[in-house]
Amino acid sequence: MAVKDKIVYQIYPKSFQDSNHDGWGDIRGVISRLDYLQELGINYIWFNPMVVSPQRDNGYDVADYRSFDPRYGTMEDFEELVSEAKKRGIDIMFDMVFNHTSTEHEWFKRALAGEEKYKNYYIWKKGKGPGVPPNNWQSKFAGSAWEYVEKFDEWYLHLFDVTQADLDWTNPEVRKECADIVNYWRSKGVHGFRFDVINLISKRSYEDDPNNYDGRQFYTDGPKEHEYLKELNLNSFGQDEEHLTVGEMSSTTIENCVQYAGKDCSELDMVFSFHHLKVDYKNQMKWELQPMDFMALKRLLSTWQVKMQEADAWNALFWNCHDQPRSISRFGNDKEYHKESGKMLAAALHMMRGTPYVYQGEEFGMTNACFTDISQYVDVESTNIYDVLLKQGKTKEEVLHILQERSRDNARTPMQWDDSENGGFSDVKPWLQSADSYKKINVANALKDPDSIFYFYQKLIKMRKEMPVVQEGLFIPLLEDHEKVFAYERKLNDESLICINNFFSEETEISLPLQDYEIILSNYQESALSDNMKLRPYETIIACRKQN
Ligand code: TEU
Repeated sequence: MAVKDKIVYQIYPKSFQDSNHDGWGDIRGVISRLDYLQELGINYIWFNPMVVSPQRDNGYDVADYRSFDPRYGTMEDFEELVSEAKKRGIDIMFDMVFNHTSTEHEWFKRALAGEEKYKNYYIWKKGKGPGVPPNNWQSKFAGSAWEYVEKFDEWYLHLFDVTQADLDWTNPEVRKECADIVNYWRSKGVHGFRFDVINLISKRSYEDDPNNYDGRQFYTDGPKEHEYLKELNLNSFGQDEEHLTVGEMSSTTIENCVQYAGKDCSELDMVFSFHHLKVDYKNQMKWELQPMDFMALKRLLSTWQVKMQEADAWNALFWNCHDQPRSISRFGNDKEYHKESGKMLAAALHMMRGTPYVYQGEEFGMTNACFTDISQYVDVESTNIYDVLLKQGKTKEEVLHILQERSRDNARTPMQWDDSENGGFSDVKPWLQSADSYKKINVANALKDPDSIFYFYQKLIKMRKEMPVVQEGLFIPLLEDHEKVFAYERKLNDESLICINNFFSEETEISLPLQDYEIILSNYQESALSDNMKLRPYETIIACRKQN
């Protein structure tokens, strides 16, 4: 598969680089930073949606799939971006939000106006009685997943915000529209596609959730999911080999993912799954904190590696994205061991089997936002849940603490380019406040320091491009019972690479037969291998078997 040597970099365009002084990132801003991305060595840029949207959910509420929101720029700007990126060996990946549209989309407006054709694009049901929704499903952003429309005496489904109405994928016209949109962007030079919550499109039935939960068992990995993906793939790409697809899979299973991202790529090239990013959710609840369950993290990472490999299916590898708190603040130590833990997390991820995704700022250790007041948050999920948790009886301090750990805005603060005002992102007030850490943690400092996290990422990326064992090697878990260390081997013919990672700020001991190995990358100046050795705080070691 052509994807095995690729690395994808995710840009949250609203927060990457403002070029026209409106506090909002834009396409020309990205163009001005392409050299930086080339230096890092990435192959693809995945952009979060830049199309017309009321921005209730920062672009995941699409009002027009084919035109840029003018705040990002014009089609001409985009054409320039495509050609400038191409010169630097970089391809573009777009985000296709096909589970729902904004209620500002023309289709929804025409549905509301009573046009039958467009009404059938969405999911409408009768209520159980006056003022009672069709079932008890909860929106992912709090409250009922149904909204009443008096005119029809019916409710429409919105698994996310009330302004994000779910599309009805049983309607072939909807499926055709989506394939046409992919084709439109292909004609504009986009070769990569990330499909947003794509495993929620096939609804199983509309029963009450017996567990009084959000209803996910009735719409996740639904009965026609694989069929729809195969059809979308065929109608979007046909025999064209030049594309790369990834599906965002919410609460999915390995059994489904081996099919979604199987070797024949008849559905997708790879999948994002999130189980490893719930190991600090108490009882699987996002808003209940607990320290990371490290053994669960190891087990999940290894299981997904091994099971996907057994089926010859392909994983997307990631710690960060625009929906997750910063990994260095979450699984590392963003204070005493900022550099060490940032590098360790990078190595642990990049040496695994799959395609690594780097989220803007991760490559030099951007940290959580550390907001202290609800007025600093913009994210719809965060502001909704703030009210819900207060109503449940939590104190303001408790809720703010939860948001400091869990809010999606932790990932969305402006990119930290230098120590000037707003981190060099914009010379006017940004749409979302910068994290204070920009004065120290920024690109300019990272590029000046040969020992920075940035250059460590650069080396990891180069290794993937140059080393078949990193691209193709078999993943074999090591030290499975060790309570502090995540370690594994990659094996290809007689080549062997070992990656050893201490996930804690204490020293720990390991014993592994390492006499035939030599270190090729680590995060401490002097590291030596022995069969019984001590690992320092957050130490990572990548070693290869010596060639005779
Ligand atoms: O996210 C879907 C998703 O399941 C999340 O990670 C989401 O943030 C979480 O459920 C909230 O608790 C995708 C996008 O990545 C996200 O930004 C959008 O808000 C969402 O879909 C709706 O389009």
